[in-house]
Amino acid sequence: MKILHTADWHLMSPMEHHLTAEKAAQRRRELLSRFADMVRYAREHQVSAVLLAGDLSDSGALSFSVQDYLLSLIFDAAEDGISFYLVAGNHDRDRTEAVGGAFTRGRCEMPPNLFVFDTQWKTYTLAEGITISGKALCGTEESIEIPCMDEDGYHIVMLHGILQEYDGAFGGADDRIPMTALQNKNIDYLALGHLHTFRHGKLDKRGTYCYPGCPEGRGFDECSDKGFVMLHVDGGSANAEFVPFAKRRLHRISLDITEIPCTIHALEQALTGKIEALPQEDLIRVTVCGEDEPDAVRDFAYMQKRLEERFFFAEIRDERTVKIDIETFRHDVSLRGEFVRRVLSAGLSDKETQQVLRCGLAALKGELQDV
Ligand SMILES: [Mn+2]
Repeated sequence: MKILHTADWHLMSPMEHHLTAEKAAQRRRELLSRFADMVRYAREHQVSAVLLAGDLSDSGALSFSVQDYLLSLIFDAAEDGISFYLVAGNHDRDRTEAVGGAFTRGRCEMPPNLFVFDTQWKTYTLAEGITISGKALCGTEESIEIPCMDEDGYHIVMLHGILQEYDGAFGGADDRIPMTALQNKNIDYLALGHLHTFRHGKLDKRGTYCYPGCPEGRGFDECSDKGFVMLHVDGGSANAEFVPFAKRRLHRISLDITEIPCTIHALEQALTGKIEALPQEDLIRVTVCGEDEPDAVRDFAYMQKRLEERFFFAEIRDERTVKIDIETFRHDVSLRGEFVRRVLSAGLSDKETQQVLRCGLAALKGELQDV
């Protein structure tokens, strides 16, 4: 039996952190479209159950048309015998009432193959000997009595929060889940949501826990492979496999400028080696580091333009430091020397000092930088 485990879709999230309003809107549409693709994947791969482990929405506010669309996709998948299990996450509204997770009660008809966990612990039987249990955390509970499962069979538990390896209380603003409360309860697979990076580890002697991660990276802190987890259950044994499924990936690239000659061509060549294998639909951030000559003129604006023409999104971050020998300038009777001495004694932050020195020295050299 195949069970698809996914979480943290954050549908309708603003996505405007780096992107223009237009591209952010495109990303929101792509995310929704990817959800539909995932349901199609589940139907084509004879999946029996889809576990939606929280934060389906970003703010709890899914538009009614989106809710209606998601519920229709779920409803239609009943044709292929797929059931959906949903537990609300901290981003989903109404989680204290919990019913519906991201779905607002009353406005849309709930499909019969959608099972939603509320704040009361509940167990569903998926097939002979295979159970799915869970509950929506409200952030206020301190202890939860997790019942012990039967020794026989295969038992899945769904929760949304951050698993703590040490003993402690449930809940709080960060939705803590103490691991000890779940150990030795005959749980085979703890299907979690909340962390945006795939993580699969040991729960106790019998079971494992798993975070599938978010399905698409949203910012440059979410660069690893994104997708969902496919759990293959065969009798009492199972294995969980990560399936990369993201439409676009984000890449952080570091470029050390120290040895790169100060020409546009040399910069372009150095960058080409780092980006040529990356797909055009991806998002990249190049961080330029290393030491540069104080009067080096680097046309990053031009280079960013070149990258923007190639990728869905590109940005260059200038984090160079200026190679400056203060002794050289201490007795330098020139406009340059006077400028450097004044900047160094102006009480600016390191970053400001670097920027002012770079622009000023380039200007004194007769090169104006477009910054
Ligand atoms: Mn969360």
